Amino acid sequence: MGELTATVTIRDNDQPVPGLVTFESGQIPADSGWSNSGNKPWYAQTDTVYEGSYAFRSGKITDAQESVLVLERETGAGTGYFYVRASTEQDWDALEFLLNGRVLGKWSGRVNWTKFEFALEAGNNRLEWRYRKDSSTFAGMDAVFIDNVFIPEVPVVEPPPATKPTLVVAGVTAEGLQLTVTGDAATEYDVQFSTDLNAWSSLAKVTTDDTGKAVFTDAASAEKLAQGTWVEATGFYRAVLVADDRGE
Ligand SMILES: [Ca+2]
Ligand SMILES: [Ca+2]
Repeated sequence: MGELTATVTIRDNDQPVPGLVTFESGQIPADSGWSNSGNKPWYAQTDTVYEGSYAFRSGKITDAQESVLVLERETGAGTGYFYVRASTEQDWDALEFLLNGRVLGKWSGRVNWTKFEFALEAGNNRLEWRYRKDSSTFAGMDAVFIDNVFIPEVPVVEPPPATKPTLVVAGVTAEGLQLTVTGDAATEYDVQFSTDLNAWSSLAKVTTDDTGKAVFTDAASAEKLAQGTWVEATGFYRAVLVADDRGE
């Protein structure tokens, strides 16, 4: 008996590629930048699709009319694409694809599913799929279709997470306990003291250097250290990020 192997690819339509519009919801998502103009709106249908169950089809217009699907929104930079199919009167009835008012592609007559790619610059972009008919005659399905529209998304820039400050006793000097605060570079921290880990009092504000370090000497501890009572008067230190309230 030979061995049987199989490769199974599972495609989760609920989690599509970011920036990819598959039309599988069967409608234009609200507040997504998609809209319709012209005489009849484009719509989702299941008869002619590139992938999945739905593709978008131009509106059922008649002679000398147009059906225009618009996507206007902020995008990232990169290569966008979509799949297009046409079944129209050759040359006289055609789909034009426009980016910011400039025609980048035109399809007419019988065109099977074709991938069309285009370059996008970051910023606000207006994409239009315009099916326009001349004054007479139709052919084929008298329609154009698009599916799997990919538009590069605006990259999400996340601020670097704030480093949790750490505080260690670096040494004991005649001036008192020497503490080292380690956190983000050039950041202000509040060094606090407590005897019960409940009530905290501020000792000093320190600002870390370019390497994220700051040294603080607790002068108040010197006396206790000198008296040898430190063990009885056990205390706790902590460093707290000073809230940045400049952005109010
Ligand atoms: Ca689809
Ligand atoms: Ca025509």
